[in-house]
Amino acid sequence: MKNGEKSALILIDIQNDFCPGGALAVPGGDEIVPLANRLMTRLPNTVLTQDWHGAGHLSFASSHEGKQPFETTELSYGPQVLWPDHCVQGTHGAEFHRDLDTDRAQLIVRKGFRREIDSYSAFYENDRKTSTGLAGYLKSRGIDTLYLAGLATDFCVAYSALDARREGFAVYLIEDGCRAIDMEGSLARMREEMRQAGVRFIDSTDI
Ligand code: VGL
Ligand code: ZN
Repeated sequence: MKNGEKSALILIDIQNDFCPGGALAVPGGDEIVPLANRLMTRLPNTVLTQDWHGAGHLSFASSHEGKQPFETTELSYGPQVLWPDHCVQGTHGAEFHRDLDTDRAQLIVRKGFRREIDSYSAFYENDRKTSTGLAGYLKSRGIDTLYLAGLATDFCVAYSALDARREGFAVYLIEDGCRAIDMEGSLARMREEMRQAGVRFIDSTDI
């Protein structure tokens, strides 16, 4: 077991809407589920995140007259990509992939439930100030090392990895446990930001 009890696996947004057939499908999103299940048996702690928007969320293109999905707009905290309606609370799309072994998780963090603020990261909403409470939870449990996998590499996984570094955690991104949206070079851009922030890229076989 890696790093004793002081490490945790953080599985980001493995939900139906990010899998093929979902509202904001990430290519191959469902392929990571068996690996995510294996990883949960290998690491001593697991946290799941769940994108959890109310209907009419301001990150939805449908909430803005004349805007199309994947365009950008300006919200109170800065630029925000507009998405198709996705992960609406209580819907099938917001549920975890049915094969994900959610029983193993110790904590589920729901994020993006404030209408005015999107939340890519598991730690801070997109204003980069409003906390989800996850850093405090992990630190008060003495956890200092995080292994990240999930969807999507270049949005929620990347923002989570960057915030985790900002909070002082050692961060390993499990590359074969992630899939990307890759919008206009977003994957290369976010990989470079993560590298500069000290995120280490590993393969699941390294664990
Ligand atoms: C995500 C866009 C909008 C993600 C969530 O999980 O990467 N991307 N909401
Ligand atoms: Zn979302």
